[in-house]
Amino acid sequence: MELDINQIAVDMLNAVNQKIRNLKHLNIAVVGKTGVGKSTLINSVFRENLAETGIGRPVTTEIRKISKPGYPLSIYDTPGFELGQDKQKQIRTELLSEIKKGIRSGNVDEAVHCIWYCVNAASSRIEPEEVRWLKEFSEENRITQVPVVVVLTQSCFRKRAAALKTEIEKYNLDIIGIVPVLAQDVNFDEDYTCKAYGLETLIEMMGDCLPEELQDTLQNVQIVSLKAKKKRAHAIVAGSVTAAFGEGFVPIPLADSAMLIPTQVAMIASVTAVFGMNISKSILTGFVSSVLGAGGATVVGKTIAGNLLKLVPGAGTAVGGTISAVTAGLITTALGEAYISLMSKLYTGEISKERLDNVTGEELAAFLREEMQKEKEKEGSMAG
Ligand SMILES: Nc1nc2c(ncn2[C@@H]2O[C@H](COP(=O)(O)OP(=O)(O)O)[C@@H](O)[C@H]2O)c(=O)[nH]1
Ligand SMILES: [Mg+2]
Repeated sequence: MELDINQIAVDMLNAVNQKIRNLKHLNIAVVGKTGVGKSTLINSVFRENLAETGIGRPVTTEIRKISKPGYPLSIYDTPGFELGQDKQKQIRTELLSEIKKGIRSGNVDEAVHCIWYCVNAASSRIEPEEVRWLKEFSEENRITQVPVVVVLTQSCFRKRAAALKTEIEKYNLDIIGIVPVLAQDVNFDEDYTCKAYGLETLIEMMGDCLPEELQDTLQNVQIVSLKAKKKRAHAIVAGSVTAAFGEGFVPIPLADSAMLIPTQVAMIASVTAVFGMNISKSILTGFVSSVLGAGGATVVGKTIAGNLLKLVPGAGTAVGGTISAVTAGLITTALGEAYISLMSKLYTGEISKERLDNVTGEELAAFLREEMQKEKEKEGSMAG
């Protein structure tokens, strides 16, 4: 069976676009007084500068929902939280009614998934009224159970932030964690800068508390942790392999290894979504031709399997013109891992998209093999 490299790249691009369109919508409510650093935090954690460029729409008297067309994240903003206890109570009531409305809708896209309660760590204490707000919110949130994270913003002075964290812990609030963060560097003068930190921890905590169906979205929108993106991408690859070949014992004729392609296309689409980057057809074409069999515009199933096997460090060859389900799994893993290393390099800018457009299939394939060998060695040395 002959396969058209260009067609596979087109299928992948379509699958990528469809995957991104179908991502579930993540909704985070951000609560805290004006000036604590909510907008700075949102713009630092997520791509697309939502707090600056998003469109706010009032959903209740006190709550605005900020969204952007085609972007799978919305922020519930609560302006005026500093304007006294009546206002705060109003915000709490309205937030809870939004939460219940979301649950009633039965639609994950409409639910409030998490609350970031922001306290400025520079003040080094939390007001009793804020503790009360959190306690009463938890009380009313007992059944709805929307996770609350207390974010200590502008935690430039780490000791002070740690002391505040300890103080808040004493209240035994029903929250999933307290995270000190500095969203942006602070420059005191030319020689003294306080570096941004803590945002990765916040994303890890979100990863732990959000349901499975929102994990791809979380990774798609966050821009602070490459580690979290890679972790999710590895899980996608492992999941694709298990779903497709995990329990198969029937040898697959090499000539039919094209049947692996739909699984692999779906896997590539999900991994792309996790990295949250725009991928051009030329990058996908380069990737496909380099790993599936460089040289011509078409490849046959046999070549595909043969070339993918070369990506598996230390793997054997096909025996008797067939590959086992295990080997099919291995080469799919190899393809996925090669793609993850490519995405990572593009994400960090270690290779530029422009450069990739000029790279030959052989060069890219050699690069991917090298990368995977390195990864394997790293894993090996970590395990040993
Ligand atoms: N350097 C730095 N400035 C911050 C940080 N967080 C907030 N700010 C500053 O504090 C001010 C208020 O922040 P903003 O995000 O607008 O607060 P909001 O009212 O809660 O949305 C702005 O001048 C920000 O530049 C941070 O992590 N680093
Ligand atoms: Mg703001």
